[in-house]
Amino acid sequence: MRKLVYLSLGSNLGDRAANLNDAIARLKKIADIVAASSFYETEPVEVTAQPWFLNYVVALETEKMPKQLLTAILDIEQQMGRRRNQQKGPRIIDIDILLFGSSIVNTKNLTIPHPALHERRFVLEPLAEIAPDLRHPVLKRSMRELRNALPSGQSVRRLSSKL
Ligand code: PH2
Ligand code: MG
Ligand code: MG
Repeated sequence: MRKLVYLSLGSNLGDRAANLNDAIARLKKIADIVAASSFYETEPVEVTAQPWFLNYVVALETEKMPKQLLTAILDIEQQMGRRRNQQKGPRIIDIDILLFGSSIVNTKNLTIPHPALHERRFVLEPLAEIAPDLRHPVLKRSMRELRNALPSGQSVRRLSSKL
């Protein structure tokens, strides 16, 4: 069964825009990209002492199962030279599964919906840009509602083009 999947992509090392473009080119080889948000320049959260990120969100369609897609994504991150040092620290590329149709997954290595989706402006601004009426399958709120409910404080700035 074909599922509509939303991914969050981020980079805060090297040529950030080139890294995001490289990642999407690689994702196109394994799935059909059906939508992409603008790029956003975003303040780092959780680990705040690191460079600002470029973040965006893409929608894709796939026949893969969640675990298969995760494996393919981890491969792409590795092929792009990602090394896992500090948790939540600087990275040339991070690709996270946000939503997988309306599936709910709770395994050791994979939680869907992404457990921090509803708290992160760097996710909800781009997600509400391309899918404002999409519903969170657990919280039963639209992405627009979740975005509007965020406390102020995480700075994100939409860039006019994809650079
Ligand atoms: N990713 C994190 C931690 N903090 N902050 C921003 N602005 N963007 C990110 O992609 C990000 C973050 C862990 O994955
Ligand atoms: Mg992440
Ligand atoms: Mg990740």
